[in-house]
Amino acid sequence: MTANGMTLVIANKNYSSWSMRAGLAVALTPVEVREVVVPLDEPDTRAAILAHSPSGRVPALVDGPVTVWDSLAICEYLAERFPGAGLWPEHTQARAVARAVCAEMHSGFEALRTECSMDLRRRGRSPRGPNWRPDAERIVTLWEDCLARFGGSEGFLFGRPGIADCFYAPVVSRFITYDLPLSSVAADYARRIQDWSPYRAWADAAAQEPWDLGDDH
Ligand SMILES: N[C@@H](CCC(=O)N[C@@H](CS)C(=O)NCC(=O)O)C(=O)O
Repeated sequence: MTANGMTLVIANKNYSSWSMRAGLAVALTPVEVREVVVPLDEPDTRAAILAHSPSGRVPALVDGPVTVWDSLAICEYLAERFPGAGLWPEHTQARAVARAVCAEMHSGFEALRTECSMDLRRRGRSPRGPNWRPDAERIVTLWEDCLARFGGSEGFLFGRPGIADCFYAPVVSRFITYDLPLSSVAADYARRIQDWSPYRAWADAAAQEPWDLGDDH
């Protein structure tokens, strides 16, 4: 399928976990989007984002006359636009759980997100505080539960790759960057995500980016 007028506005691939979620979801569809990258923490960042996204935040997906902002709304939109792409699980109950784990990510894990901000290409960083641990433990339990109930032989959270994996892929990167504890099942899942070609492509692009926000980000 051609670009179809779709543009995905994102921030730095190395630092913007919400952008990554939308970017991975796009990679699960047949559409090729034009990417616009607005680097964070520049004097004109806010104005540059507002030129595309009314919330002043990215990601935003522009499809002709409609702009969809917010990672979760973008994923829902893509799932509706590309029903054959299997972005959500087919089975109603699996789909409900997939939506619940995405909502949990979207609205929660504040301590982990604050203390272990995404820095995809870095290794050996230290968390900014001690409060990430219950979040990390909950995430490991959540992965184990989804994989046991729905993972099947493909071993993504709900079998084939979908929105739930897109939502937790940036968290995988945090476990790696900050060397957070993983169970063996969760470590297998983290490896599967790191080997997943859309994740690899995103991480490779992040490694090429010129911006370095240091430990402040
Ligand atoms: N709930 C939003 C969060 C989006 C968000 O916070 N994006 C950050 C980048 S990761 C942003 O746009 N920051 C703008 C800024 O720092 O100026 C979503 O899911 O898309």
